[in-house]
Amino acid sequence: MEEKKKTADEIMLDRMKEMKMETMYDRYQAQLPQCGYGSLALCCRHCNYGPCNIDPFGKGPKKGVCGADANTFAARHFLRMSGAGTACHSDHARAAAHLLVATARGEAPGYRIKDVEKLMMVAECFGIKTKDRKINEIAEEVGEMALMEFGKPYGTLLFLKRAPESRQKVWEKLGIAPRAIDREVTESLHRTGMGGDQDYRNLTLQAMRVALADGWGGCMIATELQDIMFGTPKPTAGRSNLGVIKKDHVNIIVHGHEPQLAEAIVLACGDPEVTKAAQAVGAKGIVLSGLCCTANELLVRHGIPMAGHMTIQEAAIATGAVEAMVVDIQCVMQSLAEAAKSFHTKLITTLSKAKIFGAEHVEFEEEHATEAAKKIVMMAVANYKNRDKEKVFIPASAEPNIVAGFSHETIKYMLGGRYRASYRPLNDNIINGRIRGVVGIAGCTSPKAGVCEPSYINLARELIANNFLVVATGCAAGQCASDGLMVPEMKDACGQGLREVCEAVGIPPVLHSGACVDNSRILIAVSEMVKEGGLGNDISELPVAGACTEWMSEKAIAIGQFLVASGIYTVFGMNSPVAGAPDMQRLLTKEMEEMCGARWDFESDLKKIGKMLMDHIEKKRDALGINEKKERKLYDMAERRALERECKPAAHH
Ligand code: MSK
Repeated sequence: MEEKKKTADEIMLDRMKEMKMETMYDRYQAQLPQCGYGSLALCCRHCNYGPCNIDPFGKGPKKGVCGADANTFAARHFLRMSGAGTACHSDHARAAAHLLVATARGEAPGYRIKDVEKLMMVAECFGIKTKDRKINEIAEEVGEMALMEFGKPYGTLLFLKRAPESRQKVWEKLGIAPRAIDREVTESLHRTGMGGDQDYRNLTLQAMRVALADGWGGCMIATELQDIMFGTPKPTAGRSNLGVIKKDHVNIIVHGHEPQLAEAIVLACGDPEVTKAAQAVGAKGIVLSGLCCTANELLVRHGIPMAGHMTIQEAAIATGAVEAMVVDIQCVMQSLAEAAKSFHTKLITTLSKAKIFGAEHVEFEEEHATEAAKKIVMMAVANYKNRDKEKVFIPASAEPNIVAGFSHETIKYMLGGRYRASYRPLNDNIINGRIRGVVGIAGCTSPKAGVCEPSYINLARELIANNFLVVATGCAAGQCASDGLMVPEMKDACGQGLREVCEAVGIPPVLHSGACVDNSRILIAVSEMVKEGGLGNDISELPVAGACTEWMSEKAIAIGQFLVASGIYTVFGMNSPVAGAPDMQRLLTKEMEEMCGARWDFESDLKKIGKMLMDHIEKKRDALGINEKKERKLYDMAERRALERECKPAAHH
């Protein structure tokens, strides 16, 4: 039997084992068995009567000290996760809004307004006058109004009106149209405290409202304002995998989620003085690459290479060739400080709200971003001489090309052309069955799924083989990128119909749409599909679905909940966050459908998720009356194994 070729990630894990370096996989194993109460959401420690546990099977307690039952435990937990996820994306958005105001006022000299068209669109959406006004004046008002969205005392979020009217009516009817973002987060914390809201259905409604404040508030503000300042993504060539780290260059990796300082570092790396300094220390130049969503942000806008996704962060340091890992916030593991100690790598934190013990700190300030960026790059250059050449180990030639940068504007433009940019061709191709539907795959990578489990790659390959177009964000996009799925040539892995569309339009079958906050692009895309007509009157009628096979972050729960509350059926892999509470589980996986036209599914067998998504979409097609049955390729075990064999070597193109 042909030996399976190892991926770059697997090669690095072997290397780390050889070096006796601890990884997240080791720490995960050390945690097993994980706490059963916690896993089932049956542990409450919201007050000091607890921690209280509920025994789901035996004769143990069925209530906490205060009398709260399993559904209340689980619903509170679910709401706190949704609220915390919303807080993360939204605090990121707030930073973007502050930067836009500072840029407009001339107080952030490293930044400028790059996308005036988008500025005008957002201004119009906010009801801001644009006629005969200066760009900076409009930008300042847009930034200020965006900041008001966090704490305004009255009204609902302004971006909600970008949704189809039918969807807005669902939110009104349920009373879940989000008000100010901070208000929804605060109220979520308030309601989940001891003696607060103790009706699991009511708590879940708030989880919908706070998550909608995330999708149509925090995420959308972050996406749109960053597009205004840094440019709206357009198809851009890039590379991916640890092979992007170069042994004869100074390597800098940016990691996290908020791209403000990373944008300044992109510019600093292009400074001729910096290149000269790099050459003076014996390097050929500087390679800037990224991890996680800061990587996604820079990749879709500038084609900056992506070193990897969430579970690769320690391995990046273990290449021994990274002079500086520069982190902002979210999904940055504390273990990086320990990993960096084994090498010469400088771990540099940049936000006062996210420090790591043992790391160096260079504070990001809007007005001095250029200086901070240059200082960091020079620190990396000076550190090159400390590199131990004996320790350098970069997995060979694993750098698949990517074409990334599929904002919804780009998709519209590519499908319809400059003079008639429209979703009409997409809708038509769905109606005629060439494309069966669209699946958004988003979210984290996790050691719980298995060591270097290529679950998103397998899912994306199965979907495109069956003519489903895939839109990817976050670390799911990172994993797909590492398999070379994001180039137009991948049309050969598609079914006949999707292949024809990809050939005609020149797009890859798996579209990289950006970071976690850019799931808001998916919300706009599906809204435009409804408005374009022919596929029903609401998002919930569209043949679309969402999936996250390896969820980890609370942000992933917020994203899943805003997709469902927006009408998109969503499947999460591995475990349900409310598994110990049967009524709560039924509410999310069944009854939400009656409430908002969509529901969750949780599936521990990751191999089943593709079929669940495709079945759902076919049902939607049936309901729309656009289905003439096409033969579906369902994978048996032997074919799956063949598919996995096919997937793995692709990372070594
Ligand atoms: S980085 S939230 S591991 S997608 Fe956005 Fe990846 Fe999940 Fe963090």
